[in-house]
Amino acid sequence: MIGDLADFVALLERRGQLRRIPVPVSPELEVAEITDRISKGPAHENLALLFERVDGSAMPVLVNAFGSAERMAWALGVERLDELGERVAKLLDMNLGGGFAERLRKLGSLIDVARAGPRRVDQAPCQEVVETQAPSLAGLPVLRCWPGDAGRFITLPCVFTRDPVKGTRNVGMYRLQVFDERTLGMHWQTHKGGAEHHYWSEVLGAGSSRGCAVDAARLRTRMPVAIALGGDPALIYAASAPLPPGIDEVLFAGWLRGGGIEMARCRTIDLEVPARAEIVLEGWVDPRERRLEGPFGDHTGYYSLAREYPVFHLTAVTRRARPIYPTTLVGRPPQEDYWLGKATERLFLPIVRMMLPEVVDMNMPAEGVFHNLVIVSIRKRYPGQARKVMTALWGMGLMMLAKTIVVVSEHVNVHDLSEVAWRATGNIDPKRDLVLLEGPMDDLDHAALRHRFGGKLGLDATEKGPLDDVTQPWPDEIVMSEEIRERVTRRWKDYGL
Ligand SMILES: Cc1cc2nc3c(=O)[nH]c(=O)nc-3n(C[C@H](O)[C@H](O)[C@H](O)COP(=O)(O)O)c2cc1C
Ligand SMILES: [Mn+2]
Repeated sequence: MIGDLADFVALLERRGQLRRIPVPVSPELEVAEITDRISKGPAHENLALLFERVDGSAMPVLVNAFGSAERMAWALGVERLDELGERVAKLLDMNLGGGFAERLRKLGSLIDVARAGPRRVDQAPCQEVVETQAPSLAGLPVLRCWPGDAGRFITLPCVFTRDPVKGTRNVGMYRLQVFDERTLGMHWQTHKGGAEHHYWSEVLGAGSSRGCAVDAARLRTRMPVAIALGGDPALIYAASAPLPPGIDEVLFAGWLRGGGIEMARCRTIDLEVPARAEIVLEGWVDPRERRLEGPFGDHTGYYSLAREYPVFHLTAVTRRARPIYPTTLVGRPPQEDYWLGKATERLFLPIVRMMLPEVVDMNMPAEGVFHNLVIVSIRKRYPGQARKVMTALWGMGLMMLAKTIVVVSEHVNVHDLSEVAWRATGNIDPKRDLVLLEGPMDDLDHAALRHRFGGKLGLDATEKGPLDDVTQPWPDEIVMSEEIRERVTRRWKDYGL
């Protein structure tokens, strides 16, 4: 069973999916260019890469480990990503009575906490070396990814925070810009779990509880934050997953793995981190502090602009004696992050279907960079149903950030972009079938009306019929008769083609 990065590297190597690069390479752009070519090249060359000699650091650098459907599945202990959805579907089948909110709440409790719950350990591999006196980020082989980047960025971190009011944990994947040896830019975007905790720390720090019953002892100004690099690949994935607030990523990762994640107490702050991480950065964020972060060549394929973000101050580096530094490259798709997103799409489909039973399938294609395009197929029974599905999705967790939602009929293969383009242009009358509204937008949307707020487009590309009050008859789709198809298949060789 995989429990940490070394296990995963060994598995990838056994299955011929890892390439070691023994020659010296520069963390300044060179690793990025190699990785970009590998991610966009032919499938058989798309391998995980382990750079063994990166200038300026003793640590090997692992990249693209999750960068294919297979490797992503293996990271989560399955052979196909669809098995994940099947597991979730089975979980949901278990007697989920009750209304909307109640079902969602039950979902958390259905996860078998006894088996999947985190386990506290005292001896942690991630604390073989502990640097609390003058801790420094200087030893890390942090990459500079693109020429216009403001500096070097840690790109595959698991950021641990605690809700200052409720005490619940969040783990999110938020990039970190290296400002200097002890300071990082903390790029948790507005809509994310870390930012929510930060918001409440800020509110409490300002001395107001905004109507919320708060234990006075919790009114601290500094917010403890721990950053884990490496650990169980299921937890690395979980940090990227848009779990509903209050559902613990560590528990979720334990459920994915089929065994609890081992956690150890930090040395300088009151948080726990995965014991089998490679490297842990302990520190704090002052909720009042902001600093210009970026630009950074982002997963949209554009640079995200420099903006004010919180700042992380380092109090300790703890690590293994010989750690691997895990990282990823984002940029114009497709890249490794597409596969992390695919896992989420497959895992969350049954949850979407629980809320919206008419939904058949869903695709968030690489070109849509998650938040720009969601294609969903539905079984339509009543007028306005496509619109209902769009608006429901726009109200569901981070789906609120989806810019375009295309709804097609149940028989359409949402994963075939050629088919979707054909239907989505042919089956619509723009006057009747477009929905335009406004709402929250991803921090990274560079085209939005204004930062974090903008227009949304829904396309009802289902076939229209009496349900939709169309005045001209809707034609049949062209399909050859079964009899002729069989005959031609049978005689194919005779034609000499
Ligand atoms: C490689 C990678 C980098 C990411 N970088 C960021 C980031 O810098 N800021 C951010 O808010 N979200 C980023 N995300 C997306 C979040 O990890 C994702 O929205 C996740 O749901 C956050 O966890 P949360 O829902 O607990 O906040 C990134 C995702 C991946 C896969
Ligand atoms: Mn979360």
